[in-house]
Amino acid sequence: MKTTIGVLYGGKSPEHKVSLQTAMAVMNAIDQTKFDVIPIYITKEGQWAKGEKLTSPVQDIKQLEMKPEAKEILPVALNQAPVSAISSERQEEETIDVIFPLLHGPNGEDGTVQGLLELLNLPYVGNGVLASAVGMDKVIMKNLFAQAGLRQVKYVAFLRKEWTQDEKKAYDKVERELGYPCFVKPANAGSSVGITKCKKREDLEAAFAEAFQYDRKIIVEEAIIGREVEIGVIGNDNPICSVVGEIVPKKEFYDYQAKYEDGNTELIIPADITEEQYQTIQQMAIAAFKALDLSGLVRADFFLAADGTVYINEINTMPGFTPFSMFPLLWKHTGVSYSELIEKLVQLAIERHEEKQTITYTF
Ligand code: G1L
Repeated sequence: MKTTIGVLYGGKSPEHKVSLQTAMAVMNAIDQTKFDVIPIYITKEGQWAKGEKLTSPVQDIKQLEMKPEAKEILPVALNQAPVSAISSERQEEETIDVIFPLLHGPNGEDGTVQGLLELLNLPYVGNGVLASAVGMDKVIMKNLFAQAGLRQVKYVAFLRKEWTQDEKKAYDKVERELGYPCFVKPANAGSSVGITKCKKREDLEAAFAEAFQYDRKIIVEEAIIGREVEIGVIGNDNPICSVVGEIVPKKEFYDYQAKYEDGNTELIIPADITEEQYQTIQQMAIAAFKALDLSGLVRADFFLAADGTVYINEINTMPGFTPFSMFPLLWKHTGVSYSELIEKLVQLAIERHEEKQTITYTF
């Protein structure tokens, strides 16, 4: 019997369209001889809609914007039938075996969707509740890297309250512990906005005000001159690494956001690094995978300083996932095609779920 994959996408997020584009690519890459595919759409208003089983390739993301029916507004009916509320009457013949969640932002990436899928006892691709939540908070993430002994750049964190109560004290701390240049960022890793590079004290004032618009917690990081390299990891208890890739900005950017917009960077795969650096990056990525209790996949991002030292920067539990994004490209160069990668991730989801079923919850 074929395995049925529910591809979950859309959502209340500025990345709504990215999610649809990714979902289209993923659905079209799934091997239809082995899997059935059911699209599940969350509208920008947060309503759920389930589509018909795919019978032909999706030509346009417009096809993925199904109209929700009134009875499908509630995502969950708390009974035995999985996703009963997102299915119509024909749920007997359309049981979903595994969910592929392609959602970004506060309700997709911070563990909330994963929590819903746990309650439904449905296998799902990617990281669990804890790892997704940890990966969403740069401060917690870096505290765990530190605890695991991973080399990283210096950082300090502030709550809005601490800053409003004594601005000078906050800036003094940044200057004492980090100096310039430094980056000020909202702690929420889902946010690509509110990031400023600071070169002097006056910059800090504007940067703090900006970052605190997007979060009640911010992080200030030492900015080092170096190259940016990334690695992909897949697996559960025995994770494996892809080759390493480098991100090269095509020109000097003043705006941190613009730098990472599509087309403004060049991806070099494999990155031109030494064997020793490659080994270090691999080991650190695996150590991070274990320290943060990751599962399924992660993209781990590093800095390579001018003297060759490797620093871990951050991990991304939901990396860009079109066929042209870094993570799938790293795997392609490692010998795993986009379709094979998707199939592998589905397999890992099912394995993790099966292992969970063996755990005793009553005594
Ligand atoms: F399910 C996976 F594999 F864990 C997964 C989930 C989400 C991989 C990649 C993503 N990425 C995204 O959803 C996005 C970055 C395209 C935002 Cl919509």
